[in-house]
Amino acid sequence: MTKALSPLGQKIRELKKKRNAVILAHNYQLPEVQEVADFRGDSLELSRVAAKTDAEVIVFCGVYFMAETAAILSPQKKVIMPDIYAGCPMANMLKADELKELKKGHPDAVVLGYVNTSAEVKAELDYCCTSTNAIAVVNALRDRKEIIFVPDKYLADFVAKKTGRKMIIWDGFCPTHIKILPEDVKREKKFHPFAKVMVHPECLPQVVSMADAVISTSQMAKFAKESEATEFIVGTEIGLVYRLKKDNPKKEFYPASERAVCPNMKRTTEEKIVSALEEMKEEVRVPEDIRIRAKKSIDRMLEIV
Ligand code: CIZ
Ligand code: SF4
Repeated sequence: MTKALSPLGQKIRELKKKRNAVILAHNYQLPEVQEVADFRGDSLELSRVAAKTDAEVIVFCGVYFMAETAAILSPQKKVIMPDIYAGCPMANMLKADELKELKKGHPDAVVLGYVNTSAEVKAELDYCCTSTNAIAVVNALRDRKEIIFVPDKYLADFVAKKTGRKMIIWDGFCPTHIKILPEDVKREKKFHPFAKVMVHPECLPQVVSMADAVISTSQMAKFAKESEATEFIVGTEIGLVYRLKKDNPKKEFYPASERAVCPNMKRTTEEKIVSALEEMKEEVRVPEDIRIRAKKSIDRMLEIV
């Protein structure tokens, strides 16, 4: 069934055809942006869709490192962002030079980095990982003596506890996820005693320890669908709640905290998507030497998982 589109949605549909473009929206995007998108997902899911599509133009509604990841995997396509200033503060907490310095101090360490990093940082990694597969990647590095894990210290803490591996970590974090506090989860549990608590591993360890499931957004989408539970407390950026409700109309979803809003994820609007398609900007480009090295870290991750 095709749903009636808003006038802007209609315009976007026409422009998309004209440009042979596909619109990808991260799970944290505004509801109206999720509505006009062809695909929704986490950063790696979207980059893989971008690589497979026949479209020549990818309109990436998310933050910069995600569009860069799509560009790394799809060099022959044009990746444009409706708002190029949508960055990820966590990714910006680690520069390539800082990682090079850290590596110098641990020359034998294997270097593992969360997907929330710039292309330049990815070029310095041995392995990339996502919140979906970080544990599997660390487990696969069992025979390696030292592991550097960047940039999220809370994801690192969660992975270290799950794998029993001590790692050399960076002091990065997500300013949005740390807004979810233990008292928020406690309060929501009191209101909804039968709800399952799903929490993103970027959350504070005290919040992570209260969860029934500590999982990525793509895993939350799957868990919500497959679980017999009908109520869920959602400990991640609130944009995901819109998608969860839409995909599971018979179930209830409660944000752990209404304050968990990523301002960068909310920069993309329908109006900006129209301008992006009209003007074919702003393009996200990764220099070829960096792209090739960055892609290696992603390929190595994909070989493991
Ligand atoms: O990789 C992503 O899309 C992020 C940052 C969050 C998640 O868990 O989906
Ligand atoms: Fe970055 Fe956090 Fe926003 Fe995700 S929610 S883009 S990790 S600041």
